Amino acid sequence: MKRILPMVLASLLLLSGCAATSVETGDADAVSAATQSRYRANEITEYQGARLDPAIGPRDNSISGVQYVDADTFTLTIDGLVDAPGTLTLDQVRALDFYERRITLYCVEGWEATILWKGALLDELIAKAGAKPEAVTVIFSSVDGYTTSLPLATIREKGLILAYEANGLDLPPEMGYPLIVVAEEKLGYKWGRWVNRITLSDDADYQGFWEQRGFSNSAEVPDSRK
Ligand SMILES: Nc1nc2c(c(=O)[nH]1)N[C@H]1C(S)=C(S)[C@@H](COP(=O)(O)O)O[C@H]1N2
Ligand SMILES: [Mo]
Repeated sequence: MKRILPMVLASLLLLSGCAATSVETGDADAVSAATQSRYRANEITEYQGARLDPAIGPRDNSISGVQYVDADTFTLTIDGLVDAPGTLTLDQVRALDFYERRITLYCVEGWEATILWKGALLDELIAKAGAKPEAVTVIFSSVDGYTTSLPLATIREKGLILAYEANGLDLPPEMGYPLIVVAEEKLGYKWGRWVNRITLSDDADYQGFWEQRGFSNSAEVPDSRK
């Protein structure tokens, strides 16, 4: 799998002495300067005394590259096993009660980013459409054809949000403008970006894009990374 290879190479480098030496000789400063340059103008870098990473990550691994969504024509569809399927505009999503939380995204490739997210409660969006009793899975589809899913129970128990802001600004296109699933405590591939469709399903074993390619459907973040 092409996403595993960089991880293996990185581990080999770390195990070999030469990588350790180059980190000690000042590359750490170069890394933090590179990180610093990714903060956008007016992006907040601290929340309640804790550091925030830039909302734009170090590289793009999206299945079809960064998507540039036009907010004026964008709609979010909620369909599947609901009483009242329909669409919402971005303004309608923004008009719902909002929640703000500092949460870390952990990608399987080994990097992570702790960002302040602001968005609407997914359960509230789903409740507006009215989930049918047989619905157990929530499928997220995106403008690039990406798919992923989460159990409805997880969305409710964790109070997961669908975010439209990161670090006090609209999401950048790189992080899913206009909407990203903040799949707290789940690996990065559960964090659907550029989400434009939420579908309720009775298929408990539904598998999204990376899940079909062998990544675990539960997507738990290993304790060793937290
Ligand atoms: N629509 C869409 N959402 C997506 C992806 C994608 O390719 N397309 N990649 C996922 C993965 S694997 C991660 S780690 C996060 C962050 O992706 P990035 O590594 O490209 O920044 O977005 C997730 N959401
Ligand atoms: Mo990822």
